[in-house]
Amino acid sequence: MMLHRPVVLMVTVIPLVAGSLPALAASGADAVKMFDTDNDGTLDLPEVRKAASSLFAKLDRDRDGTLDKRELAGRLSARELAAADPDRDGTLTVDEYLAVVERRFNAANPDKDGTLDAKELSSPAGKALLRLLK
Ligand SMILES: [Ca+2]
Ligand SMILES: [Ca+2]
Ligand SMILES: [Ca+2]
Repeated sequence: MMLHRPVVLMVTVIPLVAGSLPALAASGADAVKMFDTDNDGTLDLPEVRKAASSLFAKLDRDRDGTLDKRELAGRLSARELAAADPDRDGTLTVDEYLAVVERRFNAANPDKDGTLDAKELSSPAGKALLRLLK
């Protein structure tokens, strides 16, 4: 009986270690699960725009139809906000926000197949996009 104990331990420990290995790709896979409304395993631009629009509505606490620096809560740096804000009023309309989202979508989609898979969403460009979705 004593001899078997280490074996039992190994068997229980290995799945735990293996389970933590794909953690790096998990953020992309989670995002696909969360926003993939047509269940094809990838995110296309309409799905991404829909996710971004609902986050926009959630972030717009004073419901004035725009996001200011405070409402953006660090999702865009000051420079990114300035670049995304052509009328320079310090706030983003939903159209300005979605324009940034679309630029980041394209940056995260180097194979230009119109969709983002879990791997593309786990890249630095993919993560920059996800910051605008959740
Ligand atoms: Ca999809
Ligand atoms: Ca607002
Ligand atoms: Ca792609």
